[in-house]
Amino acid sequence: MKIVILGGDGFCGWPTALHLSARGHDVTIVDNMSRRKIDVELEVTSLTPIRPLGERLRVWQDLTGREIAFHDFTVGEDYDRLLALLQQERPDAVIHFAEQRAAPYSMKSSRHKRYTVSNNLNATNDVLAAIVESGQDIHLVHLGTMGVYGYGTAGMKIPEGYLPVTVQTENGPHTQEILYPANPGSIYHMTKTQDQLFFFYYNKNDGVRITDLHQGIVWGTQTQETRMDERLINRFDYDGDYGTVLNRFLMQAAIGYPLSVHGTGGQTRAFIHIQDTCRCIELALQNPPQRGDRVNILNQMTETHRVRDLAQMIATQTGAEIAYVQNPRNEADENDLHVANDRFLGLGLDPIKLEDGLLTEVQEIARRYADRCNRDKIPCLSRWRA
Ligand code: NAD
Ligand code: USQ
Repeated sequence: MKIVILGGDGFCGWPTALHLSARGHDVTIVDNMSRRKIDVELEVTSLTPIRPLGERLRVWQDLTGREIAFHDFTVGEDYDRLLALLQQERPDAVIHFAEQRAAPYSMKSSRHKRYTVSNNLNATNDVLAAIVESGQDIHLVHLGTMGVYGYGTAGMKIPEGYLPVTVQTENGPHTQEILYPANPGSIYHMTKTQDQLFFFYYNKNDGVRITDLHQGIVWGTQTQETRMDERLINRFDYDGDYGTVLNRFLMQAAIGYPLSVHGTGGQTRAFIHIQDTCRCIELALQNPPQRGDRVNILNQMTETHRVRDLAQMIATQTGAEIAYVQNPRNEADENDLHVANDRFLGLGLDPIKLEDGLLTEVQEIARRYADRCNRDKIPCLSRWRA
């Protein structure tokens, strides 16, 4: 397949580009380097020593003989370049990772709220408009989030995108499937709920074939391909804005910093390993919706855990201390979360289990690069309410 990857220099995009290139697909990356510029703004770097994209691509070609093309522009601003790329490349699929993805960053100030909204919504709308204007039947695969659902379901399993609703009418009960009601917990998550409406509309009006992957929190760093050479290493965010909870705990355990549990740690969240992210995207590409199908929604997660249980699991394995800190976010202290993920399992996903991968991650990454950590950047300072 010919595949364009928007946001292909990022944490999920880079290993996905290599995974698909290694399997014989013709991959083109688009990225505006905004994530690397945000590192400069926040005065922090990835725990792992990531190389410039040009070097990453040269090393990949030297090792495998496979070329990945790169275009540096902003999706959502440089519309003409995006359209021209689709017209020239005529890709079978576009994978859309090109959004500002950190909830704490999106809540730092009104400038960060406005940036996140305009970047994410314009990027998504431009991709859809360009696919329509190109006149091609391109499959769009988007990385969405479990956070569109909110996290409380009163014991019910969150279905894969659609909820059957029965209403009483004059002619008796009528059942129809609606998009699961959106319940975002940050400005970032709100942009993802808006993305869903763009997909619904462009699918209904223009017949665009779309797969929306509602992904849980990604953990881990390396995949089969990024392990091939240290210069291909994936990024590892540990700071208070971009670091996600499990990777932060692993890094904290490695440097002897108490695991920072927010509030009671009763928040339950969904998780998936970065290697499984790549595999799920490959499965989504191999199983596209047909022309006329509604938006294809899959829950891309493999297990759920309570934050305090994760901290306890890591403390038991590594001897780390746990610190219960005041929660900077406005979120439920305690929630249950049950998620249906039958579709990826049915397509053959064989998940990497947290209990099997945790210690490797601590040893391979967190301990190995511990000296690159700036402890001042660990606390979460972004507050949901003043
Ligand atoms: P990331 O910030 O590491 O990568 C995003 C990439 O897109 C970066 O390289 C950035 O420079 C680029 N980018 C952003 N806006 C752009 C634009 N307008 N034009 C061109 N390039 C742009 O993020 P990630 O962790 O790889 O996440 C990728 C996607 O997956 C996001 O949409 C995110 O919402 C989703 N997701 C991530 C996680 C996770 O735990 N990391 C979990 C669920 C969903
Ligand atoms: N948390 C802690 N301690 C920390 C950091 C976080 O207890 O040091 C808590 C948070 O308060 C929250 C939970 O852990 O309750 C998850 O936080 P997170 O930063 O790991 O994840 P989140 O902000 O939800 O965002 C991440 C990605 C985002 C993706 C989302 C998937 O950054 O791109 O969409 O996970 S999901 O959470 O399933 O919606």
